[in-house]
Amino acid sequence: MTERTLIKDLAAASDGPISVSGWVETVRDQKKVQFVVLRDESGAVQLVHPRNFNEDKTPADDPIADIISGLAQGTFLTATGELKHDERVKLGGVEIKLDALTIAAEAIPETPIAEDSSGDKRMDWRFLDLRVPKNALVFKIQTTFLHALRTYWVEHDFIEIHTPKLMASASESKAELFEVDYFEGKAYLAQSPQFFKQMAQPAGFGKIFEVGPAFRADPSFTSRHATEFTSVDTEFSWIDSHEDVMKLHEELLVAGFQAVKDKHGDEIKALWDVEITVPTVPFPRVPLAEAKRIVAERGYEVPRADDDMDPEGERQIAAWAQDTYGHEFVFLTDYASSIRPFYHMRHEGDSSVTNSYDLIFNGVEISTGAQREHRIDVLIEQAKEKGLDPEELDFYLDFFRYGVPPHGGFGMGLSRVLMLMLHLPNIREATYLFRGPTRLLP
Ligand code: AMO
Repeated sequence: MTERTLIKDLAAASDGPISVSGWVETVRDQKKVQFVVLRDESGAVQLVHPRNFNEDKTPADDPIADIISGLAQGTFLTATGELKHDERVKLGGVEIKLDALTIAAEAIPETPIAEDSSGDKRMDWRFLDLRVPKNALVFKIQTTFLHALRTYWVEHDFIEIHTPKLMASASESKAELFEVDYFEGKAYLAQSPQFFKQMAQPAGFGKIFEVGPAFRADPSFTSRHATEFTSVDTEFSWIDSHEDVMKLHEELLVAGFQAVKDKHGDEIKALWDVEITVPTVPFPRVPLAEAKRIVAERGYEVPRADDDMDPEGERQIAAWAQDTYGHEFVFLTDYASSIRPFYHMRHEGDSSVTNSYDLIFNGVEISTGAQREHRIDVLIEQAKEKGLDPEELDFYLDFFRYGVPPHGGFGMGLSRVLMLMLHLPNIREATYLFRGPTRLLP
């Protein structure tokens, strides 16, 4: 592999011979001198080429000038030349005076997308869209965020697992299930690692995490739903209640946000005009029934016959948390059993309420967490009550027949966190390649 210097490292490099590789962002082809702005994954630099002239001032043989004159935006090339620091150069205070240009791959001159192209068009050409630094930054932030979470988990003795994505049955609602042919029978794409992350508890793993794909056959076109998303999951034993899960959740988010702020805070401010706030702990916690009262007092009646919160209610309670605590996060706790899955533990003494929560960040749900029911007889009763056939769940119920300690955990949508952290208008912007009801390509 040829040695290349990353463009971000040029400022600290000494003047002298250098080689960089990237794609052409702009070309300024002037009479006496040519300029090319070359970008790589780390930054952009100006390449300079003073044209060659004969003594009588007629243009001389000049192969580099010929290449530059024919350069299309987007062409990938390697440039070698002399690095020179010059504080007058706006772009990074350095430039490279060219000795040679080697084209690796030419691009078609017409670019199919522009800054003002529609979201759909941009997604059609996602690989070009991601060349825009602010769009690529989203995925650098995602890397830093996940790295911080992973570091936290590893330092606290969590074990990483990878559960199968081909399943024999649903783990969440049957309505959102993708069915696939599986040899002589059928399989389903995992909606969540729920059952198999819980299996790590009877397996004696104690504390686990998983970052992996989840699939939901949700036909809705909202700014926060995808049919495939990356789910960040954790599950751990020996908890007293969902309060322990919320504590872990907070600590993980603080670690993630701190790392993002430290590494990318300035760039996020410059490119997205967003100030990253590292949340303080504890995050506000509000039981759902109280949240509805608060929202009603603010003039919004949640129009749901069941006991759930709707998206506007979530926005309102987030506004309340911001006004009251100056906090971007709020835990809504104690959801009614009627709207929670059978595996959520219910309050001791009041089985109408669960030991569960949703985490709202900047007005949108990013996560669901709960203490799980680990007592087999109660679990079977709760499954039956939800109209589920215990026989279909036998593989799951078996875990509990051999003993499972008290445990809980949460699942969090990675792209939703990124979307809300950067105030992006749509989950597509925070997803490398979005999947929705009408999008399977690219
Ligand atoms: P839930 O169904 O609430 O809980 O999902 C957890 C989190 O996953 C994200 N999410 C989605 N993101 C994008 N598109 C979707 N269609 C989508 N659906 C869900 C959200 C959501 O908060 N098993 C439980 C978690 C648990 O209890 O551990 C579960 O899946 O951010």
